[in-house]
This record gives sequence, C-alpha cells and structure tokens, in this order.
Amino acid sequence: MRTFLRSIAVTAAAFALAGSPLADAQAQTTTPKKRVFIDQDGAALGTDMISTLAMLQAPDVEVLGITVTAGDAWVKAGTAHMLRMLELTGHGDVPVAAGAAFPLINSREQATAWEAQYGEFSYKGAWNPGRYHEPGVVPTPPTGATTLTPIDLHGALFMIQQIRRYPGEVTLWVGGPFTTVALALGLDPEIASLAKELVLMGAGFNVGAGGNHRINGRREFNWWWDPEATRIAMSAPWKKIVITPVDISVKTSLSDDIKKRLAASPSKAAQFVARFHPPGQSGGGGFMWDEISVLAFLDPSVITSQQQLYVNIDIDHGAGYGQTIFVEADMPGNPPKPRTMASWWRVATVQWDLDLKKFYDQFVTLMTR
Ligand SMILES: [Ca+2]
Repeated sequence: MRTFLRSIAVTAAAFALAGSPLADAQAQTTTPKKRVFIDQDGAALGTDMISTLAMLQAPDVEVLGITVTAGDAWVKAGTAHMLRMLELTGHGDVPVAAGAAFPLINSREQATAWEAQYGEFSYKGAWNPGRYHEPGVVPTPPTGATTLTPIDLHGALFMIQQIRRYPGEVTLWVGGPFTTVALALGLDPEIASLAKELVLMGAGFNVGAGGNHRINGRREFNWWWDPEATRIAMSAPWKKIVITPVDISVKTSLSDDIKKRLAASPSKAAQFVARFHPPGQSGGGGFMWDEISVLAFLDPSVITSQQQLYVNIDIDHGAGYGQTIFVEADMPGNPPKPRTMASWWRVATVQWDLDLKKFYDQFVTLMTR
C-alpha cells in the first residue's frame, strides 16, 4: 500500500509542475507513455508471468497496476506468484491487487458434470487434478515465497480506480479469465467507455489445436473458465477490442533457442526466464499465448493478418457452453454492408498471423534490456 501511495504522490507532484516552463520543456522532449492496467491469471511459471514481465519491461509503457484473477491458478496462489516474479525482476514497486476468486457461475463441480456428458478436458487450470489444491492454500511455488504483499483493495475496485484516474487513456490488458472485469463492470459500467481499449488473450476460432479439448480450439481456457463473465465483458461498450486468439498462439514457441538467447543476458527479466524455464521444459505446450498479445500491443506491425469480427461466447449450459461464437462484421456484397446485430455483440479485431522473426527478436530485446 505504501508503494501505491508513493506513486500517487509522485503523480501529484507531476501535476503541480504542469504549466511551468520546466514541464513545458519536458512535454516537448518526451513522448507520453502508454498507460496500461494488467489483469492476469497467475501460474507460477510460463506465459502468465513472462507476458506480464514483457509488458513491464517496455520502455514506453507505464503499468498502473496489476490485478490477479483465478484461472491457471487460484487467486491467492496466483497473487503470490505474481508478487514473487515482480520481486525477482526488479518490478516490486508495481502495485498488485487480488481479484476474483471464483468464476461467476462455472465451477469445478459443474465442469466435472459437463465432462461426464461431453468429454474430458485436457486443461482446466486450477481445477487440473494433477496439481489441485484448495483455493485458500498457497503452496510454496517453484520460484520461492515472496516477501511482498498485495494492496489492501479488491482487484475490481483497483481496476475501476485506475481507469477513472486517466479517462480515455488506459488500455485494459487482460491475459486471464474475465471474472474481475465482469465484477468491475457490474460495479461501474462506465469503465468500458472510459478506458482507451480492451486488449486480450482469449477465444479460439478455426484452430485445430490449443483448446481445452485440444482439437476444438473454440473452447479456449480463459473464456471457458468463466463464460458468463466473458459474456458480460465482451458485451460492454469498449471503444476498441483487440483479441489474440488460440489460433495465433499455436504458431509460437518459447524454444530452447530463445531460452539460450535470454540466458546469455545479465538482465533480471532474462534471468527469471532462464532460471525457471530451462531448455527442454515446455509448459502450456510451449506456446507464447499471452506474450503475443503484449508484443502486438507494443508494436502492431508484429501482426501480419487480422480481421474485424463480431465475437462473443456461448453461455447455454449444453454441449457448446464456453465456446467462442463469431460472425463476420460485414454482409457480403460490393461494397460490403455492415451486418445488423443485437446490441450485445461488439466488433473486435482478431489477430490471425504474425511476423515470427520480428516477434521473437522484439521479445528478446525487451527481456534483455
Ligand atoms: Ca494468462
């Protein structure tokens, strides 16, 4: 909390300078940083931590704060993992708040009943039998126990506070399930229009791999964990939505070559990856799920193919529960006409393909600085 208050005090001092000759000179010589609020789930290793770290390493980004939502790990464990990563990488001054603990409606019991009817899932995050523990337990992670603590504010309230602090300027970047976003929207619906944009990793379209059923990529983990929260978040009036789906995740790999390039750097970020992700180990299929979303946000030219689509999620509690649903934004024709859709559908930019060399090179540059 002390760190958080200090950051507010620094901002207040900056406001006090506004209008002075010094401030005017600074404004002419510095480009304003992109303001980002991060909402992420918190597996101790892999894409959750590495993508968050990549965003923190970006020189032109100011991370206003991080909230951790249950998904890959329960929220208490995930928050501890996040704080430990920040502690080890020199980003311990970034405020972290614990967010939503459970999906709005979905549950481990409900998912088990669904599996009995329609087939077992290959990945269930914190519900995975092989690593299951009670939600209130925080096992010592492979990265070690943290000495840092989260701020004394719920993640949903922290998200609202930070989006309202800079109206129209904050990119809400979501790398996990939407539960905390849905809670925040329930408390303060105006944050959707007050944010600059929503940028997220989630959803699956035509991919033949990477989904919870592996061959069915439309059942992507982040969205499947909490379909109702996804419906709420994806129906809100954001000015812009950018989606990094499973379809593009599966084109990437945190390869041994990348790990070796990072291991050769003394930077704390590179050493965090090198130390806890040794060559030969590949969690999450080795795909760089959330990292693509961060790198494409930092430099959109990483993306070589994208499309405007209406995107949402199936919340019928049948065989399609948690699957991505989507419709082309335009009706066919010359010229194409915008399609008429119900009000809960929003158009999103969906990324299909990327410049792999540029992506990997920029990733290594970020992590080794
Ligand atoms: Ca994630």
